[in-house]
Amino acid sequence: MIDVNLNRICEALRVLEDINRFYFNDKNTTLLLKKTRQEIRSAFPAGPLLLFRDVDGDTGKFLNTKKEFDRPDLSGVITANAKRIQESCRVLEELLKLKEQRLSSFMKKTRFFSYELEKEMLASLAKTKKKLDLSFYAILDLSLLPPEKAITAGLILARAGVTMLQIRAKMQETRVLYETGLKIKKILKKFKVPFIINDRIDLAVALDADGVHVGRNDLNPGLIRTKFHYQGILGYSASSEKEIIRGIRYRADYIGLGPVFPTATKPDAAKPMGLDRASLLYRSYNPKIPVVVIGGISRETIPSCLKKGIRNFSLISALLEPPSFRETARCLKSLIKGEKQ
Ligand code: TZP
Ligand code: MG
Repeated sequence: MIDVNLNRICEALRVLEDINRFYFNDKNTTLLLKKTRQEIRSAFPAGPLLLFRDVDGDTGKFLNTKKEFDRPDLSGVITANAKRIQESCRVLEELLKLKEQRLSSFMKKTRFFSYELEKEMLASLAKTKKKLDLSFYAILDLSLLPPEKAITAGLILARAGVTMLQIRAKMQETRVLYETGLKIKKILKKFKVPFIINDRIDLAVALDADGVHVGRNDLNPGLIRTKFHYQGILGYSASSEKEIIRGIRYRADYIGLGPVFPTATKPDAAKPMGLDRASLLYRSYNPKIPVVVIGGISRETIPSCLKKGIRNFSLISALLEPPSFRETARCLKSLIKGEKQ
């Protein structure tokens, strides 16, 4: 029991050490973990313990649970390994009370050390996750705009200050979408505007886009996180509170809430929820989970949304309104910023 628990502690420490070393580039914590591991190893000389090791006779050897493979992102790996240290320290702490008070206290100290370590690593991870700016989220719909025009539009919108851009294409051939996406991505990168792909996780991965946006008729975000090990930005469409909650459970990074107003762009959209309901939901959930409103958002409707406290807007057809892409985008940007027209 001692041998197994020692191995478990040192292995888990090593996992956390490597995350600090290669992911956070945190030299101090890496060193501290290395020292802790070495201290533990030297407190328990390996020789006598090896005499009791019996891998073949261990009845718990392959008792893996399904949960063990359910690690949708790095936070799951951090938590699982911190827990592994804590639980194994507790086992040793209890056993050693029988004979080795000093080592028992040492295990207790290590257990407390790992509680703090877990908290700090999760906080570091949260900091590395980029904060999303959804205030001006433009969607280029390739059924309203041919690919060549979409590429030019991407550049104009980036210059006008969109904070996120999505391409949406229900009918385009995959190859065309991929090639168009590559060009748009190159432009957006220069402006540091995140690039999101609608519906298609395969394209988002192939394009190395910043994220993917899905709705209830697409592959569900839970599957995208676990089966594709997807770490990018994940958006989820919601037309009700129930769907917002579902999005949170699925670990979506943001919610597209709508349609707020009637829209001709998405024929299969749910019934418009109206501004009162949308603003209520927006205020209840944003920024716990960032929410962006969609559906009928335009120069005409933005001011009333602002009055209700909404600050994040996603739009499709309003981007194409006259007089020109450039003028319309600039006008929308200053409206969203609350500048007087
Ligand atoms: N999801 C809910 S409404 C909508 C989508 C994709 C369409 C929004 O288009 P528009 O032209 O901005 O109303
Ligand atoms: Mg969809």
